[in-house]
Amino acid sequence: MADRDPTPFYITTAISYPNGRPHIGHAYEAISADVIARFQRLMGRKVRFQTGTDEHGLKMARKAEEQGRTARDLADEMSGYFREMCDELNVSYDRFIRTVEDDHHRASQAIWSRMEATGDLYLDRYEGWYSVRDEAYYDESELTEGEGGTKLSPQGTPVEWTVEESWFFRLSKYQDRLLELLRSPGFLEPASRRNEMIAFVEQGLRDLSVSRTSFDWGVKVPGSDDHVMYVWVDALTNYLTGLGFPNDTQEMRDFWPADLHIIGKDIVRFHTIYWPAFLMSADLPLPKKVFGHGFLLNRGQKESKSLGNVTDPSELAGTFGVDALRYFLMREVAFGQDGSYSPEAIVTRANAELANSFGNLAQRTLSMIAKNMDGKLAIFEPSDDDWKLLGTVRSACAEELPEQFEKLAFSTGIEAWIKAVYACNQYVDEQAPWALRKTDPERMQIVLLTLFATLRDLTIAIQPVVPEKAASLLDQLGIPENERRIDAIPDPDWYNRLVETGFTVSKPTPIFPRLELPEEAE
Ligand code: ME8
Repeated sequence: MADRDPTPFYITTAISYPNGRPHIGHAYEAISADVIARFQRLMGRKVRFQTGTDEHGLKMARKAEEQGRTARDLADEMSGYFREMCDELNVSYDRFIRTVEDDHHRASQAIWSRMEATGDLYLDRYEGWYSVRDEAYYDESELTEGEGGTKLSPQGTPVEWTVEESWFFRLSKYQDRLLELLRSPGFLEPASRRNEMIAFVEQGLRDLSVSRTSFDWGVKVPGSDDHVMYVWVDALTNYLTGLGFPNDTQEMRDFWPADLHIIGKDIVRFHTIYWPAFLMSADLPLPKKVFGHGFLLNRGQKESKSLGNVTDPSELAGTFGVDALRYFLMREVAFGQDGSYSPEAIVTRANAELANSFGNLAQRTLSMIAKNMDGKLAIFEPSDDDWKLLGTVRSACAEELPEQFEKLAFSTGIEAWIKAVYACNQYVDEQAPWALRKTDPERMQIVLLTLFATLRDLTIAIQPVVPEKAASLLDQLGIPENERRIDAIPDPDWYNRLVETGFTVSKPTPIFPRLELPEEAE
């Protein structure tokens, strides 16, 4: 198939605070972004995908102090767990960035110097509220009262009164341009998050304190050695660091501005107000889209150490399988909204859709071809009924799923796909190939080959969600690795090419075994 000039596509996740081990929310974000990265590669784009850890700031410094170790030591250990989690979950990042890396310090200092050159930075004294948990400054008017008269941030975290000399960024100067940006369709999605940001800017923006002097765990401010940058200034810059900024690299030319920043709903303000303002000041192009996904809850509750309901994502993947977990998360939660998970829900979904429907379809089809046709792919001349099924499956796999995935509506895309799987299973029941074996063996062959063709389309389309299982099934179907792109689905010659190779179907190995609930969860 002729390759079009591949369009570059740069996607990032938020970089996580490695002040503890990764939780299911981190896994959810990494998996979602990975599904997009894999999908875009399968659509023929040239993808760059970055994730990593955000290691500076007061939150990290305090956690390390509590544990009687250095911040660097804490970061080294915990960042390793985040990277391991990504590897275990098959997250296909091109770079796992750590903000302690030298090139990141250089990039952060470079963006700082550009903002300074524009005249957007000035020295003053910060007096106000700060939440260490959120690493965020809040205005008095945003706070609520907690127990015993304590003050809480809009995220419900404690705030502390902070007074220190600080560099300020002229955020107020960008108010009008930010409003225009936030109102432009497509920049911030889902649209439901837009109003809150617009309201925040309309209230009037104050200049932002962008350096700290009361601790030194961060990137040094150029020319002000006793200041470290406010952690969000360096954190956001990671998206540029990974492309080689400030150098004029091929990656910068190909991939900046980013196509998509995937983040959670709690950090939309940083990505759609502060980040674009820094970039405007530094005279750099703005990211094309920021998507704020919802939060994942454990049986409807936020996970916390005090509730004792914190789940280790690696354990979940170990219990249910990486691909079952990935499928569940993308299928169950409407991307953009909050979602809930439980072992029961994972088992129910995976058994109904992966084991009993898709897995069973593959298993039945391939074993009948192996057994009743000696695995040989015969000449294939479908009848009207067969064409109807082939058409249904093809439009689900080559049109509906890709259209929905392009819009980041994964759950809807997978729904179109599973409906096509159901249609195939219904066809098997109606055609009853096991009965045709005696009465009309020629017809049996056509039915089985129709199913073989639908399996190929279904498996190609679902690769971004269940990459490992899909690869194993495509191997069993004999589809060469260079013919597995989603845009290759409609290729009319794939079957003849496969027959020419002399490929035969072997007795299949089941790909989605039925899951059982682990005992303690029952
Ligand atoms: O915010 N469900 O790091 P972080 C879904 N370092 N997503 C969740 C979640 C949950 N329960 N809990 C957190 C930071 N997240 C900063 C980002 S980016 C330049 C700096 C998401 O470790 C959260 O919304 O607190 C964020 O997108 C990501 O996990 C990392 O969160």
